[in-house]
Amino acid sequence: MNRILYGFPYSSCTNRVKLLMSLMKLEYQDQVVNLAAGEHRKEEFLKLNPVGQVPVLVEDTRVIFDSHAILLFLAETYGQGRWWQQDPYERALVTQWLFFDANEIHNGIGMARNFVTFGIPGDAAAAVARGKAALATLENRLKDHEWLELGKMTLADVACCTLVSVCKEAKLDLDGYPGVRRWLARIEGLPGYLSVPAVRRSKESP
Ligand SMILES: N[C@@H](CCC(=O)N[C@@H](CS)C(=O)NCC(=O)O)C(=O)O
Repeated sequence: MNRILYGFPYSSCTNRVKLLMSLMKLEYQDQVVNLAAGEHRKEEFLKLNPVGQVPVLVEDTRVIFDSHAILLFLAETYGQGRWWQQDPYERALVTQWLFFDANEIHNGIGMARNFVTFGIPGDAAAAVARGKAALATLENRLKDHEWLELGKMTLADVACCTLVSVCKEAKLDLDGYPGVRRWLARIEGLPGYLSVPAVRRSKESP
């Protein structure tokens, strides 16, 4: 089977999927879509993802866009017994954090990083404030939990850790969030952990 991940090196959404594939030891071909050159808006790429965003996972004739949809697909298809919860309630507990990542973390830390590090125009102060609110929510959970749900690392942690790990690039630091810091260090110490490459140049699209 031919598995290709279309993504961009600095994209948090791409790196979220790469992290899970690394932890699951899934092999794939890395196909860079140069966001800085606008390749994601070209006709050819829009056939894979009409939204015009990375990542996109292609497995032979199967095409999936959105990092969270891809995480769920990989966990259910290849992660039975480890990454996929059979019980609907347990699965919902995990999935709620994927939505938290897609909404609160993405619109907070993710957008702040876009404005601060990539020079995309927008209200950086408002995004930083949303980022702080998302970190406070995580801290509230992680101050007395090792993992977000189910007492072990799940897709919830995979989804939420990526942008938290680069929050410095969003002018946010983890000083006031000791539970989040311990959680991140726990994840970063795992065999197979993959960090998001540090952005070298500003004005480069995420
Ligand atoms: N909800 C989507 C968001 C994808 C997304 O925002 N991708 C960014 C890179 S992290 C992108 O392609 N940005 C280019 C653009 O929107 O023009 C996901 O989780 O995959």
